[in-house]
Amino acid sequence: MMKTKRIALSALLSLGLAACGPMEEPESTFEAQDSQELEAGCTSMGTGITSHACTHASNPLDEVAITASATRTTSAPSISTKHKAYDLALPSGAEGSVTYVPATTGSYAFYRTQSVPITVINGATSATVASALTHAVSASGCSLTTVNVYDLTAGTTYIVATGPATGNILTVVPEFLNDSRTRYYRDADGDGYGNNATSVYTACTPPSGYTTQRFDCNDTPGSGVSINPGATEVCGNGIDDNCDGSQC
Ligand SMILES: [Ca+2]
Ligand SMILES: [Ca+2]
Ligand SMILES: [Ca+2]
Repeated sequence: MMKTKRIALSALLSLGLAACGPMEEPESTFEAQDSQELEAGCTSMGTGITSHACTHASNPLDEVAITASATRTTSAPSISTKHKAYDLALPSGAEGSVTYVPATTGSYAFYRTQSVPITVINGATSATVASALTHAVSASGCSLTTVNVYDLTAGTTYIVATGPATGNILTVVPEFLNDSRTRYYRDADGDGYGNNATSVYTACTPPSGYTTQRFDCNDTPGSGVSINPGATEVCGNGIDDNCDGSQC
């Protein structure tokens, strides 16, 4: 259903753009990236999702105080509400547990204010969920210092056991990666504009040589550098310098 809608929307976009400027390329590469598991090759969260998590961590209106359970149990308090920063009160000098029930199957990042142990357990099977990615976070003015990403299944109750933490308080900001994915386009000639036909859609740091700008009609390294939507059209050179589909 969703795919059908997307194809219809893509067709409409193509028609509209054909009439007023650069034409949208077929989105075949986009369809192949519909999987919501953590993207292959992802080495770190992108600045977009990290900045988003930081806004919640620094906004007092987003803070929710939760007393964590001293035991790993599916009846522990839940932190499943979106767009919040949970201040977990952990048992003194020990780990504490909360639960998380994702609404949608996919990848979830748990940003935290201290790099302390974290274990995510499937409450139905008691199996530990492997962390798909973990790394330190360093963002200006942000209290979040570390993040772990997990691929989770909708409707399953997960137990999130973490700590002990300094001061027995640990702030956790959960983020659904799909809420913060950005499309980047391959910019092979380095002029700042990417090729519509080659893109990645990711919440991760994009591969080098990718940009959010698109509509480069000549992305050939060397000869394509001076040809892009930001270039000035030169009349009489036989080239569509500014990629608007016409020459003068
Ligand atoms: Ca380019
Ligand atoms: Ca170019
Ligand atoms: Ca032109």
